[in-house]
Amino acid sequence: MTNSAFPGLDAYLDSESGPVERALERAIVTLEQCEAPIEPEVLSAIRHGVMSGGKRLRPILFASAYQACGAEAKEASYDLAASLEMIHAYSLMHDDLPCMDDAALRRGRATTHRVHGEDVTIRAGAALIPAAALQALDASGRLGCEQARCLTIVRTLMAAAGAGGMVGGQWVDLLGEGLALGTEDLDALHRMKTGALLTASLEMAALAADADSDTRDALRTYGQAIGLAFQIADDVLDATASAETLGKNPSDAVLDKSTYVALYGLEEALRRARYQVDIAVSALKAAGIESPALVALGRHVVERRK
Ligand code: GRG
Repeated sequence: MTNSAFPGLDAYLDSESGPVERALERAIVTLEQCEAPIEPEVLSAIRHGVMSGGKRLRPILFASAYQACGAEAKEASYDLAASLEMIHAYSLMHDDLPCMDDAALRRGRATTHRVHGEDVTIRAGAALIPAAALQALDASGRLGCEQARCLTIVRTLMAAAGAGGMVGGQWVDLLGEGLALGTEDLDALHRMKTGALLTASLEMAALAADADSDTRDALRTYGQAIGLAFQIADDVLDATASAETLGKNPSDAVLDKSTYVALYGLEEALRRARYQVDIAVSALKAAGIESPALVALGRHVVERRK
């Protein structure tokens, strides 16, 4: 498996974010043209929550893994990638609600509920979940996946988003506020809350590209390791970066959350994050996956500034 000349991470992110943004725009137009019309204010809230910048890490990981498996990027592959971002966007919209993290700022602007209201934001976020499942099913079919594989792809996305993944992790996170969680509990929480969807990005790509089981296993290992690295880096950024840089208000201390920084201190937390990236990169290498993009994205997960 090879990857053609890598242009460097910044140029690569620029080149991949265009097709991702266009796929998200198509997804929103699909919702706007839905047979049973969605209320205009709900559509505006969906647009606010989805088309609001963001690093687009999950769909870009998907696109990179898909191409690392030897498949050719096309409109439908970005539509499948976008289904991950739709789940991610809904989770941020709901995470910011007063009953959860009660945040005013996200991606450098007012959170969706501060602009559109809580009731509308709840409906907008909820509408994105089945929309993402339908989008994943449709895009997998357009990529030529047979029915069983289409269903496995959708199952992978929904399982990662669900009670055994992101929703479950969020629940444990909310219950854990004010408690001092140890390493094992914190790892378990974040493998669900953050890691599950990041890992699904890689697994869905392997499935869509019909990769062999060694490649799939390696991409899953890569996803799990960078998922943990991502969260450690997130804790470091929350403790060290400004709201202006992050586009959101640092909140771990305010919400009395357990963090890797509290457990290990900044330096050791970063060392552990980098170690996870090494695990991720080694898994690629051992499986013969030659992808400068995935290697660079893995390192970026820890070295990013926001
Ligand atoms: C009902 C319990 C319950 C849950 C509903 C709200 C929710 C589902 C889940 C929240 C999951 C969550 C907030 C995970 C955080 C993941 C995370 C670190 C987000 C930040 O991701 P980035 O940095 O953000 O990729 P951008 O803005 O770049 O996309």
